[in-house]
Amino acid sequence: VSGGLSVAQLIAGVEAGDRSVLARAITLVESNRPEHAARAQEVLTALLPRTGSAVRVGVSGPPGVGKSTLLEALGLRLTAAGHKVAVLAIDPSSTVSGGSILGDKTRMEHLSAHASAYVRPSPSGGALGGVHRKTRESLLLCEAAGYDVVLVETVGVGQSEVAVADLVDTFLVLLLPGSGDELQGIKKGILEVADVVAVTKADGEHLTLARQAVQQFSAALRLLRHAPDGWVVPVLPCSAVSGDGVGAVWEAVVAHRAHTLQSGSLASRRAEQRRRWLWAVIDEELGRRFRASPEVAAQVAEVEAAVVAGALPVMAGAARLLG
Ligand SMILES: Nc1nc2c(ncn2[C@@H]2O[C@H](COP(=O)(O)OP(=O)(O)OP(=O)(O)O)[C@@H](O)[C@H]2O)c(=O)[nH]1
Ligand SMILES: [Mg+2]
Repeated sequence: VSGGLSVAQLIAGVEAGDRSVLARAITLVESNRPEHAARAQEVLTALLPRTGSAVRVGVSGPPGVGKSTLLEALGLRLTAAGHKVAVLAIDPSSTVSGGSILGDKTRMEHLSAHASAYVRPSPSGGALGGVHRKTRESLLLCEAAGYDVVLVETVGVGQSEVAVADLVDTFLVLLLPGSGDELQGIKKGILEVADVVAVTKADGEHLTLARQAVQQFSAALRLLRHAPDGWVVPVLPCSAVSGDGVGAVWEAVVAHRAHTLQSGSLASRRAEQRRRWLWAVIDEELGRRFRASPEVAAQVAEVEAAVVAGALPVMAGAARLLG
Protein backbone atom coordinates (compact mmCIF):
# COMPACT_ATOMS: atom_id res chain seq x y z
CA VAL A 1 0.00 0.00 0.00
CA SER A 2 2.89 2.40 0.57
CA GLY A 3 4.51 1.33 -2.69
CA GLY A 4 7.40 -0.47 -1.02
CA LEU A 5 8.52 2.65 0.84
CA SER A 6 9.90 2.24 4.34
CA VAL A 7 8.58 4.22 7.28
CA ALA A 8 11.69 6.42 7.14
CA GLN A 9 11.18 7.06 3.41
CA LEU A 10 7.54 7.95 3.96
CA ILE A 11 8.47 10.41 6.72
CA ALA A 12 11.25 12.01 4.68
CA GLY A 13 9.08 12.22 1.56
CA VAL A 14 6.17 13.88 3.36
CA GLU A 15 8.56 16.31 5.07
CA ALA A 16 9.97 17.19 1.66
CA GLY A 17 6.45 17.92 0.42
CA ASP A 18 6.56 15.14 -2.19
CA ARG A 19 2.97 14.74 -3.37
CA SER A 20 3.30 11.13 -4.48
CA VAL A 21 4.79 10.12 -1.13
CA LEU A 22 2.06 12.09 0.66
CA ALA A 23 -0.53 10.14 -1.36
CA ARG A 24 1.07 6.84 -0.29
CA ALA A 25 1.22 7.91 3.35
CA ILE A 26 -2.49 8.80 3.25
CA THR A 27 -3.29 5.43 1.66
CA LEU A 28 -1.37 3.73 4.48
CA VAL A 29 -3.28 5.72 7.11
CA GLU A 30 -6.63 4.99 5.42
CA SER A 31 -5.95 1.27 5.34
CA ASN A 32 -8.00 -0.81 7.76
CA ARG A 33 -5.48 -3.66 7.79
CA PRO A 34 -4.07 -4.21 11.28
CA GLU A 35 -0.54 -4.74 9.89
CA HIS A 36 -0.64 -1.24 8.40
CA ALA A 37 -1.85 0.45 11.57
CA ALA A 38 1.48 0.23 13.41
CA ARG A 39 3.43 1.71 10.48
CA ALA A 40 0.83 4.44 10.03
CA GLN A 41 1.16 5.40 13.69
CA GLU A 42 4.96 5.49 13.40
CA VAL A 43 4.72 7.87 10.45
CA LEU A 44 2.14 10.07 12.19
CA THR A 45 4.04 10.20 15.46
CA ALA A 46 7.24 11.27 13.74
CA LEU A 47 5.42 13.95 11.75
CA LEU A 48 3.27 15.30 14.58
CA PRO A 49 5.65 18.19 15.46
CA ARG A 50 5.24 19.50 11.91
CA THR A 51 1.43 19.65 12.12
CA GLY A 52 -1.03 22.21 13.44
CA SER A 53 -0.16 25.33 11.51
CA ALA A 54 -2.59 25.11 8.58
CA VAL A 55 -5.86 26.97 8.26
CA ARG A 56 -8.34 24.08 8.47
CA VAL A 57 -11.65 24.73 6.75
CA GLY A 58 -14.62 22.39 6.36
CA VAL A 59 -17.00 22.97 3.45
CA SER A 60 -20.41 21.33 3.50
CA GLY A 61 -23.78 21.70 1.86
CA PRO A 62 -26.48 19.77 0.00
CA PRO A 63 -25.63 17.74 -3.12
CA GLY A 64 -25.03 19.99 -6.13
CA VAL A 65 -24.83 23.24 -4.13
CA GLY A 66 -21.47 23.97 -5.74
CA LYS A 67 -18.91 22.81 -3.17
CA SER A 68 -16.38 21.43 -5.64
CA THR A 69 -16.74 24.37 -8.03
CA LEU A 70 -16.24 26.87 -5.20
CA LEU A 71 -13.28 24.92 -3.81
CA GLU A 72 -11.63 24.92 -7.20
CA ALA A 73 -12.16 28.69 -7.58
CA LEU A 74 -11.00 29.33 -4.03
CA GLY A 75 -8.05 26.94 -4.33
CA LEU A 76 -6.83 28.60 -7.52
CA ARG A 77 -7.00 32.06 -5.88
CA LEU A 78 -5.11 30.84 -2.85
CA THR A 79 -2.39 29.08 -4.83
CA ALA A 80 -2.02 32.24 -6.95
CA ALA A 81 -1.50 34.15 -3.69
CA GLY A 82 1.34 31.78 -2.74
CA HIS A 83 -0.50 29.30 -0.53
CA LYS A 84 -0.14 25.54 -0.70
CA VAL A 85 -3.67 24.14 -0.73
CA ALA A 86 -4.85 20.61 0.04
CA VAL A 87 -8.44 19.51 -0.58
CA LEU A 88 -9.76 16.38 1.11
CA ALA A 89 -13.06 15.45 -0.52
CA ILE A 90 -15.05 12.94 1.49
CA ASP A 91 -18.33 11.54 0.30
CA PRO A 92 -20.22 9.69 3.02
CA SER A 93 -22.79 8.54 0.45
CA SER A 94 -20.19 7.05 -1.87
CA THR A 95 -20.72 3.52 -0.59
CA VAL A 96 -24.40 3.83 -1.49
CA SER A 97 -24.32 5.87 -4.68
CA GLY A 98 -21.26 4.18 -6.12
CA GLY A 99 -19.09 7.23 -5.76
CA SER A 100 -19.49 10.74 -7.05
CA ILE A 101 -15.94 11.09 -5.81
CA LEU A 102 -14.33 10.65 -9.21
CA GLY A 103 -16.68 13.35 -10.48
CA ASP A 104 -15.32 15.66 -7.80
CA LYS A 105 -11.81 14.99 -8.92
CA THR A 106 -12.58 15.84 -12.53
CA ARG A 107 -14.48 18.95 -11.48
CA MET A 108 -11.40 20.19 -9.67
CA GLU A 109 -9.18 19.41 -12.64
CA HIS A 110 -7.39 22.77 -12.78
CA LEU A 111 -6.63 22.76 -9.09
CA SER A 112 -5.59 19.08 -9.15
CA ALA A 113 -3.04 19.89 -11.83
CA HIS A 114 -1.58 22.85 -9.94
CA ALA A 115 1.89 22.31 -8.49
CA SER A 116 0.93 23.95 -5.16
CA ALA A 117 -2.26 21.95 -4.70
CA TYR A 118 -3.14 18.45 -3.65
CA VAL A 119 -6.66 17.11 -4.23
CA ARG A 120 -7.52 13.87 -2.48
CA PRO A 121 -10.87 12.16 -2.89
CA SER A 122 -11.51 9.94 0.12
CA PRO A 123 -13.84 7.00 0.30
CA SER A 124 -16.04 7.03 3.37
CA GLY A 125 -15.00 3.58 4.56
CA GLY A 126 -18.57 2.99 5.70
CA ALA A 127 -18.86 4.06 9.32
CA LEU A 128 -18.92 7.71 10.19
CA GLY A 129 -16.28 7.18 12.85
CA GLY A 130 -14.02 5.73 10.19
CA VAL A 131 -14.35 8.78 7.98
CA HIS A 132 -13.72 11.06 10.86
CA ARG A 133 -10.60 9.41 12.20
CA LYS A 134 -8.94 8.76 8.84
CA THR A 135 -9.74 12.22 7.53
CA ARG A 136 -8.21 13.80 10.60
CA GLU A 137 -5.04 11.80 10.13
CA SER A 138 -4.92 12.66 6.41
CA LEU A 139 -5.29 16.34 7.35
CA LEU A 140 -2.30 16.07 9.69
CA LEU A 141 -0.23 14.47 6.92
CA CYS A 142 -1.11 17.34 4.55
CA GLU A 143 0.02 19.84 7.18
CA ALA A 144 3.28 17.96 7.67
CA ALA A 145 3.80 18.13 3.89
CA GLY A 146 3.67 21.92 4.09
CA TYR A 147 0.09 22.65 3.01
CA ASP A 148 -0.90 25.81 4.86
CA VAL A 149 -4.56 25.64 3.84
CA VAL A 150 -6.50 22.37 4.16
CA LEU A 151 -10.05 22.32 2.82
CA VAL A 152 -12.33 19.38 3.68
CA GLU A 153 -15.36 18.90 1.42
CA THR A 154 -18.31 16.80 2.50
CA VAL A 155 -21.88 16.46 1.28
CA GLY A 156 -24.33 17.62 3.92
CA VAL A 157 -26.61 14.63 4.00
CA GLY A 158 -26.69 13.53 7.59
CA GLN A 159 -24.58 13.75 10.67
CA SER A 160 -21.38 13.65 8.68
CA GLU A 161 -21.14 17.43 8.47
CA VAL A 162 -21.17 17.73 12.23
CA ALA A 163 -18.28 15.26 12.33
CA VAL A 164 -16.43 17.41 9.79
CA ALA A 165 -17.06 20.56 11.83
CA ASP A 166 -15.19 18.70 14.56
CA LEU A 167 -12.09 18.40 12.34
CA VAL A 168 -11.66 22.02 11.35
CA ASP A 169 -11.12 25.55 12.69
CA THR A 170 -13.79 27.13 10.52
CA PHE A 171 -16.87 25.46 9.11
CA LEU A 172 -18.26 26.95 5.91
CA VAL A 173 -21.83 25.95 5.03
CA LEU A 174 -23.08 26.45 1.47
CA LEU A 175 -26.77 26.92 0.73
CA LEU A 176 -28.70 27.26 -2.52
CA PRO A 177 -30.66 30.38 -3.43
CA GLY A 178 -34.42 29.99 -3.17
CA SER A 179 -36.83 28.29 -0.77
CA GLY A 180 -35.09 29.91 2.15
CA ASP A 181 -37.89 29.40 4.65
CA GLU A 182 -37.76 25.64 4.28
CA LEU A 183 -34.01 25.67 4.91
CA GLN A 184 -33.94 23.11 2.08
CA GLY A 185 -34.42 20.17 4.35
CA ILE A 186 -31.07 20.92 5.92
CA LYS A 187 -31.07 19.86 9.49
CA LYS A 188 -30.81 22.66 11.95
CA GLY A 189 -27.73 20.86 13.21
CA ILE A 190 -25.63 22.02 10.28
CA LEU A 191 -26.51 25.67 10.89
CA GLU A 192 -25.77 25.30 14.57
CA VAL A 193 -22.16 24.41 13.77
CA ALA A 194 -21.69 26.85 10.85
CA ASP A 195 -19.06 29.59 11.28
CA VAL A 196 -19.62 31.17 7.87
CA VAL A 197 -22.60 30.68 5.52
CA ALA A 198 -22.45 31.32 1.78
CA VAL A 199 -25.35 31.31 -0.67
CA THR A 200 -23.97 29.88 -3.91
CA LYS A 201 -24.77 30.46 -7.59
CA ALA A 202 -25.47 34.14 -7.00
CA ASP A 203 -25.29 34.92 -10.72
CA GLY A 204 -27.52 35.40 -13.77
CA GLU A 205 -31.16 34.51 -13.17
CA HIS A 206 -30.41 33.33 -9.59
CA LEU A 207 -29.07 36.69 -8.44
CA THR A 208 -32.31 38.10 -6.99
CA LEU A 209 -33.19 34.79 -5.34
CA ALA A 210 -29.70 34.61 -3.86
CA ARG A 211 -30.01 38.09 -2.33
CA GLN A 212 -33.38 37.16 -0.82
CA ALA A 213 -31.91 33.91 0.52
CA VAL A 214 -29.09 35.86 2.20
CA GLN A 215 -31.72 37.93 4.07
CA GLN A 216 -33.75 34.86 5.03
CA PHE A 217 -30.78 32.81 6.22
CA SER A 218 -29.41 35.78 8.19
CA ALA A 219 -32.75 36.13 9.96
CA ALA A 220 -32.97 32.37 10.62
CA LEU A 221 -29.44 32.33 12.01
CA ARG A 222 -30.10 35.26 14.32
CA LEU A 223 -32.95 33.24 15.86
CA LEU A 224 -30.99 30.01 15.99
CA ARG A 225 -27.65 31.21 17.21
CA HIS A 226 -26.52 33.17 20.15
CA ALA A 227 -22.88 34.19 19.82
CA PRO A 228 -21.22 33.02 23.02
CA ASP A 229 -17.74 34.05 21.90
CA GLY A 230 -18.93 37.19 20.13
CA TRP A 231 -18.76 35.81 16.58
CA VAL A 232 -21.79 36.66 14.48
CA VAL A 233 -22.07 34.15 11.61
CA PRO A 234 -21.88 36.08 8.32
CA VAL A 235 -24.16 35.09 5.42
CA LEU A 236 -22.67 36.01 2.03
CA PRO A 237 -23.69 35.57 -1.60
CA CYS A 238 -21.07 34.17 -3.97
CA SER A 239 -20.68 32.80 -7.47
CA ALA A 240 -17.90 30.41 -8.33
CA VAL A 241 -18.73 30.94 -12.00
CA SER A 242 -18.48 34.76 -12.11
CA GLY A 243 -16.04 34.90 -9.20
CA ASP A 244 -18.19 37.50 -7.40
CA GLY A 245 -18.09 37.12 -3.65
CA VAL A 246 -15.52 34.31 -3.62
CA GLY A 247 -12.89 36.65 -2.18
CA ALA A 248 -15.35 37.90 0.44
CA VAL A 249 -16.12 34.33 1.53
CA TRP A 250 -12.43 33.69 2.07
CA GLU A 251 -12.07 36.99 3.94
CA ALA A 252 -14.88 35.86 6.27
CA VAL A 253 -13.03 32.58 6.90
CA VAL A 254 -9.84 34.50 7.68
CA ALA A 255 -11.78 36.90 9.93
CA HIS A 256 -13.32 33.96 11.83
CA ARG A 257 -9.91 32.46 12.34
CA ALA A 258 -8.47 35.75 13.55
CA HIS A 259 -11.41 36.15 15.93
CA THR A 260 -11.00 32.67 17.44
CA LEU A 261 -7.23 33.03 17.65
CA GLN A 262 -7.62 36.25 19.60
CA SER A 263 -10.39 35.03 21.88
CA GLY A 264 -8.54 31.79 22.61
CA SER A 265 -11.41 29.68 21.31
CA LEU A 266 -9.27 28.30 18.47
CA ALA A 267 -6.90 26.66 20.95
CA SER A 268 -9.75 25.35 23.12
CA ARG A 269 -11.66 24.10 20.06
CA ARG A 270 -8.63 22.14 18.85
CA ALA A 271 -7.96 20.79 22.35
CA GLU A 272 -11.59 19.65 22.66
CA GLN A 273 -11.42 18.08 19.18
CA ARG A 274 -8.37 16.04 20.25
CA ARG A 275 -10.13 14.91 23.42
CA ARG A 276 -13.21 13.75 21.48
CA TRP A 277 -10.96 12.10 18.88
CA LEU A 278 -9.14 10.18 21.62
CA TRP A 279 -12.42 8.79 22.95
CA ALA A 280 -13.80 8.08 19.48
CA VAL A 281 -10.72 5.99 18.71
CA ILE A 282 -10.94 4.18 22.06
CA ASP A 283 -14.67 3.45 21.62
CA GLU A 284 -14.08 2.17 18.11
CA GLU A 285 -11.17 -0.03 19.17
CA LEU A 286 -13.04 -1.44 22.17
CA GLY A 287 -15.93 -2.40 19.89
CA ARG A 288 -13.56 -4.01 17.44
CA ARG A 289 -11.79 -6.03 20.14
CA PHE A 290 -15.09 -7.09 21.68
CA ARG A 291 -16.37 -8.44 18.38
CA ALA A 292 -13.03 -10.13 17.65
CA SER A 293 -12.84 -11.92 21.00
CA PRO A 294 -13.18 -15.75 20.77
CA GLU A 295 -15.41 -15.89 23.90
CA VAL A 296 -17.84 -13.44 22.34
CA ALA A 297 -17.69 -15.23 18.99
CA ALA A 298 -18.55 -18.54 20.69
CA GLN A 299 -21.80 -17.18 22.15
CA VAL A 300 -22.85 -14.35 19.90
CA ALA A 301 -24.99 -16.33 17.45
CA GLU A 302 -27.00 -18.01 20.19
CA VAL A 303 -27.52 -14.86 22.25
CA GLU A 304 -28.38 -12.78 19.19
CA ALA A 305 -30.91 -15.35 17.97
CA ALA A 306 -32.56 -15.47 21.41
CA VAL A 307 -32.77 -11.66 21.57
CA VAL A 308 -34.10 -11.40 18.01
CA ALA A 309 -36.75 -14.06 18.76
CA GLY A 310 -37.82 -12.16 21.84
CA ALA A 311 -36.88 -15.07 24.11
CA LEU A 312 -34.16 -13.17 25.92
CA PRO A 313 -34.39 -9.52 27.02
CA VAL A 314 -31.95 -7.21 25.20
CA MET A 315 -30.35 -6.13 28.48
CA ALA A 316 -29.81 -9.71 29.56
CA GLY A 317 -28.32 -10.67 26.18
CA ALA A 318 -25.96 -7.69 26.24
CA ALA A 319 -24.94 -8.43 29.82
CA ARG A 320 -24.16 -12.05 28.97
CA LEU A 321 -21.92 -11.12 26.02
CA LEU A 322 -20.25 -8.24 27.86
CA GLY A 323 -19.62 -10.58 30.77
N1 LIG B 1 -24.68 29.26 -12.10
C1 LIG B 1 -23.79 28.65 -11.32
N2 LIG B 1 -23.66 27.30 -11.33
C2 LIG B 1 -22.77 26.74 -10.51
C3 LIG B 1 -21.95 27.50 -9.64
N3 LIG B 1 -21.17 26.65 -8.93
C4 LIG B 1 -21.48 25.42 -9.35
N4 LIG B 1 -22.43 25.45 -10.31
C5 LIG B 1 -23.01 24.28 -11.01
O1 LIG B 1 -23.70 23.46 -10.10
C6 LIG B 1 -23.48 22.08 -10.38
C7 LIG B 1 -22.95 21.36 -9.16
O2 LIG B 1 -21.67 21.88 -8.81
P1 LIG B 1 -20.63 21.08 -7.92
O3 LIG B 1 -19.51 22.01 -7.63
O4 LIG B 1 -20.29 19.79 -8.53
O5 LIG B 1 -21.49 20.83 -6.61
P2 LIG B 1 -21.12 19.93 -5.34
O6 LIG B 1 -21.78 20.59 -4.18
O7 LIG B 1 -19.66 19.71 -5.26
O8 LIG B 1 -21.86 18.58 -5.70
P3 LIG B 1 -21.68 17.13 -5.00
O9 LIG B 1 -20.22 16.95 -4.67
O10 LIG B 1 -22.16 16.17 -6.02
O11 LIG B 1 -22.56 17.17 -3.79
C8 LIG B 1 -22.54 22.04 -11.56
O12 LIG B 1 -23.28 21.84 -12.72
C9 LIG B 1 -21.91 23.40 -11.57
O13 LIG B 1 -21.52 23.81 -12.85
C10 LIG B 1 -22.09 28.93 -9.65
O14 LIG B 1 -21.42 29.67 -8.93
N5 LIG B 1 -23.03 29.44 -10.51
MG1 LIG C 1 -18.57 17.94 -5.01
